[in-house]
Amino acid sequence: MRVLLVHPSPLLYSELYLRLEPLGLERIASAARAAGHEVRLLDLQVFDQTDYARELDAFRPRAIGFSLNYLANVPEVIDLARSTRARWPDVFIFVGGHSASFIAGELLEHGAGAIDAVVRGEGEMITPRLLERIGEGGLEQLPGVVTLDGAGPAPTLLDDLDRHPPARDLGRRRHRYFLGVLDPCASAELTRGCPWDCSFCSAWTFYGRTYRKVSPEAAVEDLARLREPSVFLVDDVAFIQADHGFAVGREIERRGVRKQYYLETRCDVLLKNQEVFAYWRRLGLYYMFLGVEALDEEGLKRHRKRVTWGENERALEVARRLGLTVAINIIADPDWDERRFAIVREWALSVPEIVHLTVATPYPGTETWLTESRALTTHDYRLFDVQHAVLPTRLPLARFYEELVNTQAVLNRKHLGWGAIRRYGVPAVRALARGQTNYVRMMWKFASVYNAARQSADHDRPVQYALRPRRPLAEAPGRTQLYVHAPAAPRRASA
Ligand code: B12
Ligand code: SF4
Repeated sequence: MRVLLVHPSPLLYSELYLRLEPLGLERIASAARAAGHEVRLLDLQVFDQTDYARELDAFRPRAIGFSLNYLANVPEVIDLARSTRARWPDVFIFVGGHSASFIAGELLEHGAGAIDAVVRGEGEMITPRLLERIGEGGLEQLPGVVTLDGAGPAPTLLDDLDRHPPARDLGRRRHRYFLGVLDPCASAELTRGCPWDCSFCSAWTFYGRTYRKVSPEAAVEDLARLREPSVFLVDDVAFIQADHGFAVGREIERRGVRKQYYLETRCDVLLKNQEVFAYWRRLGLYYMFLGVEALDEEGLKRHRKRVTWGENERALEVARRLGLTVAINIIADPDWDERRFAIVREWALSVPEIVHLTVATPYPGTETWLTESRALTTHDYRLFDVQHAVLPTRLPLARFYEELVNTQAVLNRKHLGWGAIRRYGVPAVRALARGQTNYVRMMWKFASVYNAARQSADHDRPVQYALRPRRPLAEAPGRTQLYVHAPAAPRRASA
């Protein structure tokens, strides 16, 4: 069967700092191809809707699968599904990904018949089974599959992450994928899942707090095949198990793979497993993202980060000692006033790290979605991109955005524009020499992407599709109530 997999357009956030390959779709493509299907992939981050229409005319797919990891992409995907259904009534349309998994029912409603199925959870195991059953009925009995006729049992976890390595040959315009100065940059996975349970995050609810590893051999085989000199390791929390990090590293050395790496981890993991990070520094670890989130104990507790501010500070010192370029994120609460923004600016300017601000946003699938007692001020999916305030702001909204954008601009001066030339001039020239212009273009793009007036005006756009209103709970829900993937039941000890 001819299958087209589509990734939606880039979001505000990614217009500036990065653009990454659709790894999830590449893995699903690999699974579908292994089952004998002819698959194409179209990434609307680097193509446009005219290309999409052309692709449909030329390829005539029997099935189209949209990836929907982010709420802000919901209207685009629904509109694409509807216009596709209008022109090609017989094509089978399905949607999957993180956000899709948490709002399956409402997606089907918005689709009004244009979406045949929403797939909850990981796509590798179920997609071939779904494709096989198209036209036979009873799709809603398949694990993780939701249709207007009902919902199947809980989705099945991929039994072995070594299976279905990403079908990267399907990606076109790969030179457009980059991450800051790592230009071009591919993505790869060493582990999947997270055993922690931060209240604002849905990584743990999606995977049911499971944690799986790719074998060192398979992971490095994948890295060795990459043509790009840099790699974003997309693991939720890198090197939770130092042994695995060392084993992958030794395999990298044995195979003589030379790349530059970016990864994301927690401060306590960095503190506990310093040696493995130091080892990877020697292998090419260049950039690291540390989820700091708050500058005080109270904030850390509220997010249930399970780390102290002291640990965060020590972790930053370790990262500096290792000579890593570190980016950190701070969650800005809509309740912040000018003083609070000023404190954050002052702190951020006093440290050498790249500091990003995201706006606290209850996201379906997180615990905060159910426990945040403040009412949402908007249900417009497009504003749920962690760069807009969807909760009431203490400052007038326009003033809040001025503070937010001004703070981001001050912090970015350290790392973008002329300020960056001194620090990143050499890698930028190297990228240009390879014919790569993504990073250099980004350095002067800030003002056109982040703009307080534009962000305020976004709230006045007519809303065609609205998020289903939530019903906050009086107390925190039971953990398993939030899971998409149910972890395997503990084995009974044998007598
Ligand atoms: C890279 C990345 C990004 C990139 C986007 C890259 C891209 N091209 O899409 C950037 C940096 C822009 C980004 C931004 C954000 N992200 Co992000 N991101 C990731 C990250 C680290 C890796 C994604 C990835 O490649 N995973 C590996 C592949 C194999 O998995 P996958 O994409 O999930 O695909 C699997 C399933 O989802 C499913 N699937 C996916 N698509 C489809 C389609 C079909 C048809 C089917 C059947 C199945 C299916 O099957 C795939 C294979 O199993 C994940 C964390 C993670 N480890 O997954 C977070 C993650 C997805 N992001 C998340 C969040 C919250 C965000 C932000 C809102 C805030 C933030 N944390 O920065 C912003 C959103 C920006 C916005 N404006 O709205 C959350 C989940 C969001 C949610 N919907 O619940 C995650 C899980 C991380 C986290 N712990 O917070 N992100
Ligand atoms: S924020 Fe990080 S550590 Fe916390 S649950 Fe999400 S992935 Fe895990």
